[in-house]
Amino acid sequence: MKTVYSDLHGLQDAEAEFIRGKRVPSFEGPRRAELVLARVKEAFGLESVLERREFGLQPLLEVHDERMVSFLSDFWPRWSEENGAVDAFPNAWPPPRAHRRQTQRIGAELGRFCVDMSSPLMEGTWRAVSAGADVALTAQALVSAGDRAAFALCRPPGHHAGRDYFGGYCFLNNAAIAAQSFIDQGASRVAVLDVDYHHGNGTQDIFYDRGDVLCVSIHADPTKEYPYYLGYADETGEGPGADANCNLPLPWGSDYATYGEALVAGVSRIKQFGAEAVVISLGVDTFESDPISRFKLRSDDFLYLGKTIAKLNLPTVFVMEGGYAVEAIGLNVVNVLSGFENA
Ligand code: SP5
Ligand code: ZN
Repeated sequence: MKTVYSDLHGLQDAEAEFIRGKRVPSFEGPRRAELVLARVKEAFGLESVLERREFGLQPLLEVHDERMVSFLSDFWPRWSEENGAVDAFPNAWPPPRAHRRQTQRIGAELGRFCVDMSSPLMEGTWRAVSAGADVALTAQALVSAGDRAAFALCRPPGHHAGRDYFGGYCFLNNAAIAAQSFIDQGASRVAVLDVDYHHGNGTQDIFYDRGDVLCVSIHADPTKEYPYYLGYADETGEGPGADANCNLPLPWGSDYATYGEALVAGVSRIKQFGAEAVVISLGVDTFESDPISRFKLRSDDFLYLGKTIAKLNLPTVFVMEGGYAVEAIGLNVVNVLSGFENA
């Protein structure tokens, strides 16, 4: 399987995030992707890694609000002129029932689009995240040209970014952009299977009222875990998207015995739906030693995860999402991909 990678991800390099009132070193950083890349090269060979192609803005605008995309691309000059070269966190948000009006202050604009305190904008954010979207699109193009599967080594991750908001370390929804691209190329049904520890709220948001993209997410119980406000089993889609959203929340402490059952259920949902292609939101923060998560998957379990995904027998784009146990992130990702390939 080929891997698509761009070193521009390194331009998103947050010093800190805020957790429970404390400013702590960011769990999401460039080393994550570097370590995955190193393992991928060991496992699949140097020649399996390709640079991204550039696809421009149009594919982003198919799933994201134009106002958010321009906000992200134009943000830094305005912010740094007012505040200097300091990583940008919001300090005000539109309350419920406010109208999210456009304001004249860059900080207030930030609060319109940014939903949490873990996803600072900096000078290189736009270049990093637009390169990340191109990485996903390049992998999708390989699969659409006939490769059975491809791995988009995206960083920062994407699945918490919604149509018009960003957060959870995510800015552009790389998996949604790849899924939409299958649709734009003529597929009538596509599935996104999100195996990151956290609910893929952004992906759900983007496709919630659409019947052509089934979203299935297996994740920690949102009553206890980020993103808290979305990811419940009763969220099944609306309008033309009724019954095209499937959340499989699991309790803290779940091991592969529990996880594997949800995975089999998710996979059979995708088969039933009749998807012609699948995009995997591949987070490995379900790992037992992940520093911010509470599932108990072991490194070998990721082999079975890959093997089960292969049973779908569909063109498959893997898109990198979370995973913060950096010493094991490369092994865990490569295990998913090898489990898939050797199935
Ligand atoms: C893509 C992705 O995995 N995003 C995750 C964003 C999670 N942000 C909230 C983190 C809350 C951590 N709470 C537990 C801290 C344990 N020290
Ligand atoms: Zn996650």
